Amino acid sequence: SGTKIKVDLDSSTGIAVMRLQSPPVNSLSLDFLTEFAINMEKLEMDKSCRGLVITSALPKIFSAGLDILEMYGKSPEHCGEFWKAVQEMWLKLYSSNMVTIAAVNGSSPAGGCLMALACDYRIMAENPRYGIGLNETQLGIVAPFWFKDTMANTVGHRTTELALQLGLLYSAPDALRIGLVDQLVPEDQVVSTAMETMAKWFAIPDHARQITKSMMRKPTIDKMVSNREFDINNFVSFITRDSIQKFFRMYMESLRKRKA
Ligand code: CO8
Repeated sequence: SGTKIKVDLDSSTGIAVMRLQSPPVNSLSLDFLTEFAINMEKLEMDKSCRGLVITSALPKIFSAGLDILEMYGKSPEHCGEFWKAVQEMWLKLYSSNMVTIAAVNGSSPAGGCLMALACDYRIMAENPRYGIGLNETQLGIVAPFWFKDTMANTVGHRTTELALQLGLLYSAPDALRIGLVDQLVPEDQVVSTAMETMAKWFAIPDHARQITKSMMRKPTIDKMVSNREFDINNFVSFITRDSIQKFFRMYMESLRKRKA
């Protein structure tokens, strides 16, 4: 198994804790996403696992979203393969039979936010410096329809319309206010609160909860699955444009300069 994600399953409690540990920022690279899919498949098949907590092993960052280096200077074939892996991450998480709780202990822009949104419940560290949101438009790119649907299913149409057009990155308190996260707790209590919350979800018979979850999410999942090829082609043709590639180069440079 890989090294970007560490999974600890406690068979006595039925809870697996998945720790994202891909420095510096837990960006969703192809390797990361492949490891994620393998881990999800294993846990999903393991009858002793009923719940999954996802958190970051890195300080201050849950996940920086998609790895920009997978979309910059890469062949259309590579971009297509990468996007398929992004789709797969969302599909596995959004349709999981497990109770999934995101323990968001740091910033979580764009694809990082999508990962949290695909869970059943989100607990975030109360630090106002941590940002979460689908801020794609700020990068001159467009969150695909299933990102948008997942957000709208969580916070409603109007809030999503504002958030997506303006590319808003919400501070933890603002994220709670709009319902993008469900609960804020002190940073050192994010994972322990997730474990306590799990007990409440485990009190519900699995089959009833799973059927209900599927009823709520199936239309969104079906829509993505039936448009999967279109979505890949759309991504590849957009991301390989000269103007977008040029923007990514400048963006990576600006991230670097900010630090210097
Ligand atoms: N991909 C690759 N590398 C990254 C990324 C990323 N997403 N984010 C940061 N890095 C790199 C930085 O370049 C830097 O590298 P280096 O050390 O070589 O200079 C290193 O990680 C550390 O970054 P910072 O110094 O910026 O670390 P900070 O702790 O100061 O800040 C943040 C962390 C807040 C995560 C900050 O790095 C940031 O804002 N990163 C950008 C995040 C971002 O914009 N992600 C969006 C990616 S797009 C996406 O997820 C959805 C796209 C949907 C596509 C639809 C198209 C059709």
